[in-house]
Amino acid sequence: MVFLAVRRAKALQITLAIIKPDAVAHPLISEAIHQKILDQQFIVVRSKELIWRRDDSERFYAEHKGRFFYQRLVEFMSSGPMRAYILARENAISHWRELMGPTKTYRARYLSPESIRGKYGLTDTRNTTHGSDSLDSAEREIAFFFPEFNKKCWYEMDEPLIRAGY
Ligand code: IDP
Repeated sequence: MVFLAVRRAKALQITLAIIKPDAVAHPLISEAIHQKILDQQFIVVRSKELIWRRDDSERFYAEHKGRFFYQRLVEFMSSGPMRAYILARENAISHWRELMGPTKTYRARYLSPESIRGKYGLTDTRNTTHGSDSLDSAEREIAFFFPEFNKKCWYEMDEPLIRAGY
């Protein structure tokens, strides 16, 4: 008897990435980060530039309320334009986080000098980029930035075509 092992190709994963206001303020830096996204074979599913009101920033970072950097973070994230992306790739969540490098800039500079934060991070707060850290947070954060994005529809209609190379 012959068994044929049919392996279903894994669906592309999606994540939410942000180029934060410190990096958007410097066009060459935000362009370099954007180029890195393309070089790493991410598919840009959606992207937009936006400015948060303070309460958007407070809602997004509610889990950090009460921490010593919370006010600084909330002010910074609503201080100017940022660029938000839905990115697709295999292992998009972990791959983007690895490219960003450690949260704290001094750690990024020493431990991961080629990472985005290692190269361009200014301080622990002004650290250039954000990336979802789990499937749940990706879902929540994509809905926060792109409420009109229909994930089910994308996975049914677009994702199989992209993966097949159409
Ligand atoms: P992440 O952005 O790497 O996921 P989180 O711990 O979720 O890290 O923190 C959210 C954001 O809060 C960071 O990206 C950074 O901007 C800011 N932040 C985190 N820890 C510190 C800190 O110790 N000092 C100042 N800002 C911080």
